[in-house]
Amino acid sequence: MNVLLKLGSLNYLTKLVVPTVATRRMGGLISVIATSLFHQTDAKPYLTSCVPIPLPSTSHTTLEPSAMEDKELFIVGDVHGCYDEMVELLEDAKKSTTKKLTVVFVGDLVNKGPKNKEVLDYVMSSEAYSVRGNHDEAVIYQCLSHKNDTDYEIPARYEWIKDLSEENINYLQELPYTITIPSHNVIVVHAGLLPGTPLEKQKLKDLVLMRNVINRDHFEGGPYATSSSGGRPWVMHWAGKEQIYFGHDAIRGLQRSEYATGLDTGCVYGFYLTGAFVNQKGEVERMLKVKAKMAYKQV
Ligand SMILES: [Mn+2]
Repeated sequence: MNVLLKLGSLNYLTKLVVPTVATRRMGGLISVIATSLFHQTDAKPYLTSCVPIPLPSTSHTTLEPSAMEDKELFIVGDVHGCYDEMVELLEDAKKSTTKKLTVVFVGDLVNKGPKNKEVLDYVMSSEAYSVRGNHDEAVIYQCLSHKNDTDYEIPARYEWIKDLSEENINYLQELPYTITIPSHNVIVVHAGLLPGTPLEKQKLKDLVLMRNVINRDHFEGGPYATSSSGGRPWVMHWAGKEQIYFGHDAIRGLQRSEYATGLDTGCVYGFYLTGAFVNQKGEVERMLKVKAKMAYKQV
């Protein structure tokens, strides 16, 4: 475990497997390589043994402009198994426009909340997109630990994963870390992006976990590094040119800076599920929110 974590912290595996623009053209070949390697997320408490989390076949995907023609882009915050609120929000969104919606979720579709499988089944049967969140990864980890070792004790709060189908688990595994939407100047990511670093050089674990950054000495590869204690919200340093939509930060709630919008408004904690209609400049046109039916989890 220690060896794997050290490799992870050096970003060794990440550098090997993240497709660059050039290598992405190789398509199938890169997919094979990517799925045969693994991303050891982090030393978070939920990752207590040594089952590596498989990478999706493509870590960074793009919604081509042709797929977005005549569509309205609606980006939704962290659902965390809040199925009823998600359905209500999507119904409200559909009613409020005459165009067909393209729905993109910012990840953490599941875990903590009441109806995780229902959320997955709904999203899988719709034409919606989602990126991968840290809780989606935690669920993949628990499923694989359970599958690989019949003696593995699933923590009580993950008992619900026993109801997931093979298709549900595969769907989670295939969620990309980022979705780029060039027609709208938008990148969707679960947690954030390190300012000044190209997408293909971002650390995968930052994409699902980061909240803050610190200035770092340029001899150490600065100017920015993620920080688990101290530092400032990464959005304060993100200077475009893309508009970033993200979640993962229910404590800060709705965040809006010139080039970034945080949509995790803590539905699972009893607050709101929020969605944003986004125009072709990447700006928020208007927001919709649905009040949580109850607090499913204490903050
Ligand atoms: Mn999260």
